[in-house]
Amino acid sequence: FTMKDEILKRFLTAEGEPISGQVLADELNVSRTAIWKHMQTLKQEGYEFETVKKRGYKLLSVPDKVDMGQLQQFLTTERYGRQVHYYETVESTQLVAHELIRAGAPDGTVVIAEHQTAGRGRMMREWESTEGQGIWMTVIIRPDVAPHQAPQFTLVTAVAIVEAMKSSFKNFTPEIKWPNDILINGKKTTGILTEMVAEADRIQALLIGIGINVNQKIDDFPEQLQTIATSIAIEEGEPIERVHFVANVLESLEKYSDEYVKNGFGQIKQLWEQSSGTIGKRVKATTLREVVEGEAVSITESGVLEIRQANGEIKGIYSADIELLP
Ligand code: BTX
Repeated sequence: FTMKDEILKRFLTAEGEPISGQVLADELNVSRTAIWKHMQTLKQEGYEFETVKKRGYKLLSVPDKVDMGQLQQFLTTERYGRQVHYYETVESTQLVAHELIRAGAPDGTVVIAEHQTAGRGRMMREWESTEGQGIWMTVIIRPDVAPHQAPQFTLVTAVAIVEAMKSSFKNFTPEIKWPNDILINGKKTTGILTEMVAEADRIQALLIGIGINVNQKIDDFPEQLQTIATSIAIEEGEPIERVHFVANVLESLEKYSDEYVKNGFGQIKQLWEQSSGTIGKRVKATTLREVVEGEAVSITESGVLEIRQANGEIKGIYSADIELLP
């Protein structure tokens, strides 16, 4: 914690009550001038204060930034989010994360940006990352598992995000669409992109790329996405404080990826199936090589989607785009 974070923490927990500069100076054991300087910095960052005569400063509003000082105060994780690299603008948080991995970034390091100019999805597709309205982040994790287990972390992450959504919001039910989307009322609100840096038999690091539409209104999306995308705010019916939700997502992600590494896929598979909007539906899966149609019957222990075709034959799909059929 820096001194500025300490000061901010007092205001955030003061529930709107004024705090005097003298009290801050005494409690934090610094001069009033030092307090005043930190207050100026906070104002520059967009925090608004009112000066209440003889009683001190009162916090009026916080900037809509995924502020790192605030994030640390909300987090209850052990590792995830304890090191955060925060940017206004990057090409892609995945690219930054790759560099950080080369530089030895520890397990749980988070890269987060207000805006991405070249956010990407799978197979180099574009991911629309409007300024300040979403959660665009990459979590670097270093689980002790074999490279073939990497794809499962997409499913672990989907479960983690869905569970975080369920505990944070009340007006909608999120659904997982295999393998990497979370839908609300049939529209895409979240995409997950898992990448891996590995040696022959060991994962060095996974990059869990998470894009969540949070505060967009429908016309904030480009036209081609307006019929297929949605945001949490649209579905919940009110604006969302992003930093709180980021903390919830990181907590949930730490919990479920630790669960996976320790105890395997069992509990996560169950939660995944409970929230799945894919299992039991008729689907068309387009892979790089073929198109498979039929009923999605289950996912296997290794995260493969099993589809029962019209002739009764069951086919395992490792990676594909899924379209739900009527
Ligand atoms: P995907 O390949 O499954 O989905 C990409 C497709 O989703 C696009 O082709 C487009 O049709 C649609 N799409 C694009 N942007 C949005 C959006 N904002 N909301 C809804 N639909 C959209 C999904 O890939 C994985 C996305 C991961 C994004 C994160 S953000 C942080 C990290 N950095 C980065 O560059 N990517 C990841």
